[in-house]
Amino acid sequence: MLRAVLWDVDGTLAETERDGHRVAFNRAFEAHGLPWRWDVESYGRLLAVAGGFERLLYDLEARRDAPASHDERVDLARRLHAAKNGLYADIVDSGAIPLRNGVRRLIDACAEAGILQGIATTTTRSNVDALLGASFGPDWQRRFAAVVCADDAPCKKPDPQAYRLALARIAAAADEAIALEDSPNGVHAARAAGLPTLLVRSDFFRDAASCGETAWCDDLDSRVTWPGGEAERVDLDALRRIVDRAARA
Ligand code: XBP
Ligand code: MG
Repeated sequence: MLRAVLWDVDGTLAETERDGHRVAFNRAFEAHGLPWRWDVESYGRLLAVAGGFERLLYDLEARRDAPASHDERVDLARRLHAAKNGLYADIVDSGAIPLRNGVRRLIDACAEAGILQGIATTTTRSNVDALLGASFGPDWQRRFAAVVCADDAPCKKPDPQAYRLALARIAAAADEAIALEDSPNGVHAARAAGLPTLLVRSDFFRDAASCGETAWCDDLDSRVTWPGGEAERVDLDALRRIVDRAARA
């Protein structure tokens, strides 16, 4: 029986990557006098690395014009990442990154029905605060029984740490919850924590191969499909049917 919904953030609540994090990284490079820029295609490839700091460090390791020593590269990545997060908050505060279709509807429906909600993300807490504050106002946290970010769960997806911690904090078992995810790393993390997982495909992962998701859709207002079932859109009834089907499988 469905008791809890766990939300991923980037790509699931909003399309934050292309016009949010990517642009903020590029502005951070510029502010540091660095000539590097990530275009949409190369950023899409880099998204295979979860975590903005880790992504940056991975890219620096391959650059000839990056600092020579590992310690210097780590230090530069830390400074660039902190600057990026500040610039990301500016972008989000300007209203440039709306919630995806159906997100507000489903969050409100869960709240009304007494379904517990949690956040499980590899992004930094300040980024979640910026995004949800811009969409729901300063008291956004009252909608969520647990908010688990990279600051709480440093082992990034596909590691299941964020999901395990979110389940523990809301005191729900994995089989009475569902994760909403947009990326292969996210689906692997949720599945490794034992959660049924609805893949809500996002722009950068639109054509990704199936990766063990329990159900899938293009957005929450579109048709959702699972083995042996489908619904016109993602609502509580559909989530309950997906969780019940997963329990019987
Ligand atoms: C997505 C990520 C994050 C963001 C950037 O997280 O991998 O790293 O791209 O945020 P999720 P940070 O899909 O789990 O929400 O720079 O704060 O890491
Ligand atoms: Mg995501």
